[in-house]
Amino acid sequence: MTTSEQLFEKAKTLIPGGVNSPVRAFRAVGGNPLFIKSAKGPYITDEDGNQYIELINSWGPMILGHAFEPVEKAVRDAIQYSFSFGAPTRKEVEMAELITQMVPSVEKVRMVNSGTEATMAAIRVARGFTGRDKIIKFEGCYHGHGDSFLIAAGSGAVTMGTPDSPGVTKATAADTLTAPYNDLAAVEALLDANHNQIAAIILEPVVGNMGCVLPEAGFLTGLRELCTKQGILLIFDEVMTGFRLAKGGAQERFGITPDLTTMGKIIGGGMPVGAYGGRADIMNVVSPAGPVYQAGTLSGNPIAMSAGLAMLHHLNAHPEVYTRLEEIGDKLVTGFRNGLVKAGLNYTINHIGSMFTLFMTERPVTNFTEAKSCDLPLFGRYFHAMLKRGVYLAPSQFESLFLSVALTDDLIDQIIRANEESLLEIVG
Ligand code: HOZ
Repeated sequence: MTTSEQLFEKAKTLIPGGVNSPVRAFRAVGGNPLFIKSAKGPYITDEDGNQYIELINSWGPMILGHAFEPVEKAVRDAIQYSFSFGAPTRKEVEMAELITQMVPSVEKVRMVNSGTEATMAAIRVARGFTGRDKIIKFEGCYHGHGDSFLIAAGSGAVTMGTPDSPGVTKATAADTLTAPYNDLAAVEALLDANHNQIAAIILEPVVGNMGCVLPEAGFLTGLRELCTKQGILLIFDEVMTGFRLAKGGAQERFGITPDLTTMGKIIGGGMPVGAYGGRADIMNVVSPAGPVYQAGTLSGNPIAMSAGLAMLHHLNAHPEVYTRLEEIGDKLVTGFRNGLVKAGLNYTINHIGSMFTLFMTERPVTNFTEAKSCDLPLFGRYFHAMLKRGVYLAPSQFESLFLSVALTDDLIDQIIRANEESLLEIVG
């Protein structure tokens, strides 16, 4: 038995399913999860000493590679002043200032501890601000594990076969309306049927949680227009796209201004952090400025703020990071497409910047129904073929891959070769 296998056996007796987040369990791809000991730059190393090139990057934030030195140093420097105060700090002010500079739609911002907290708070704020109860989310989008979002949810929820989770009350579910992604007509129909009842429309402006799915031309603009016309708040969940698809996230890349934005781990340099922010008049309803309650002892934690500040300052001062991410994404995806041709396969790759997914289907993937039509057993075989060749992918078809600037041209070539060989292995 490997050390990972031993740890997993023990973990299953102590932790539900042996993992602290379902998608890690490898259930969708078969086999046992690897227990990770360390990571540096583009590599991750497991408890058995196996090293892999990895394309998850902690689900997004490790955009500069693992344990990036300035972030590591910022954490070491901060630790000497203690770990948590539960009181305001200078760093929170610096963080708020930097976020509002980099993401101009965010005029005021509140720090929390995870993307889940950020999305839960954002819809409470939208309800408090508009005085309306219902929200619209899109099938296959995942906004963390808050009750209101576990309706037709993507990511681990669909990976585990529970896009509608038991434990969510009928009353809560009734306030979440869903539409297919990229379907403006379906949204208009929901708005007609629920006139003056919708507080917010929330979405991933580029989806990462049903695999990578891009907004079609006119979709985001159409949502913006509908929201403006009907006094509905448009919430962009940029937990994965923020500071990644551009310095100002997907909203900068697509030129759309949401009313509220949710952000995640990247603003903690990979540590447990989230935030929500947006128009000042909306954010002023948040307690103690206004009546909508939201709080947290660890919010704005000084160590996490220090890590996040180091990360964001670097991204802000080095636009070449974004140029390089585009180059890496283009080179890798071109190589993957060539690999498909060599293997005689016509499968779909969705790609934007440093996010992409190879879908095991010949059909285009523009929504949840199409994502779910993929050959999932084949994906499982592909995942293990890649792992055998030293490349660690997200262990589910319903996730995007995330690239970092730590990938050198040689490593990209190595990944492209692994993809070619893996595809030939699974079809051969
Ligand atoms: N798609 C998830 C991150 N938004 C995967 C991570 C997890 O659920 O543990």
